[in-house]
Amino acid sequence: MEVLDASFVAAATRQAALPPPAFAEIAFAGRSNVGKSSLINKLVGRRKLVRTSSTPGATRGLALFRARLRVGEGDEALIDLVDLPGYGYAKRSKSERRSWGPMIEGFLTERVGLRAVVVIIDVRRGPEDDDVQLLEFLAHIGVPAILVATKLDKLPANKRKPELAKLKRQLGQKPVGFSSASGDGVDALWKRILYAASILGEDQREA
Ligand SMILES: Nc1nc2c(ncn2[C@@H]2O[C@H](COP(=O)(O)OP(=O)(O)OP(=O)(O)O)[C@@H](O)[C@H]2O)c(=O)[nH]1
Ligand SMILES: [Mg+2]
Repeated sequence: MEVLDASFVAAATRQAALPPPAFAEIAFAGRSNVGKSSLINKLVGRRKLVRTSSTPGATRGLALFRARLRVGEGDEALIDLVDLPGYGYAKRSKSERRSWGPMIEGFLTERVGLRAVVVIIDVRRGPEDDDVQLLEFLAHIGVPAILVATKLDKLPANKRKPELAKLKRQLGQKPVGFSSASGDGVDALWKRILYAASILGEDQREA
């Protein structure tokens, strides 16, 4: 698999204001500053497609990106990636904080074409209450979750496997270990995304 190009499509503060879904969509969710936007940039191999910042709250709305992929021998596929605003950041004005719940919840429940949500957790912090609530919410509405443990580079090498195993025990799903700094996990995550989007078939899942 190769990303041929990637581009910004649209941004909005509510699902209904985005262009209608055109291709299989994968959304990226997680606490503020966990590294959602950096992860999307890393996936598509573009350093600055999506705005990132060391200050929490860089992503304020829903942002839709489109990637053109080469899969297999000369086959091309388009996939849409949606960057969601982070949750759980306390230092927000009250009205903005309140708008996050409905913005994310509205998108997740109303967006036709949403195939899966990549739920991103900081491997050093582990799951927090709002992460667990999001996973429960996704299970409840029947949207598959792809679990990612990011910032793997910030853990010493000998702690990585044990922390990933712990996350698997805690959440009942094997996380993809990821680092936007080193590129660890890019291929494994793409595989899960392409499978969720039905771009790769069941027979290619473990290939
Ligand atoms: N070392 C390291 N730093 C990372 C990694 N991923 C993200 N960061 C850093 O973490 C900070 C936040 O990254 P963003 O990608 O903006 O995080 P976000 O989740 O999109 O944040 P919001 O949009 O504010 O919710 C930036 O300073 C990134 O450089 C990673 O894998 N390793
Ligand atoms: Mg962001």
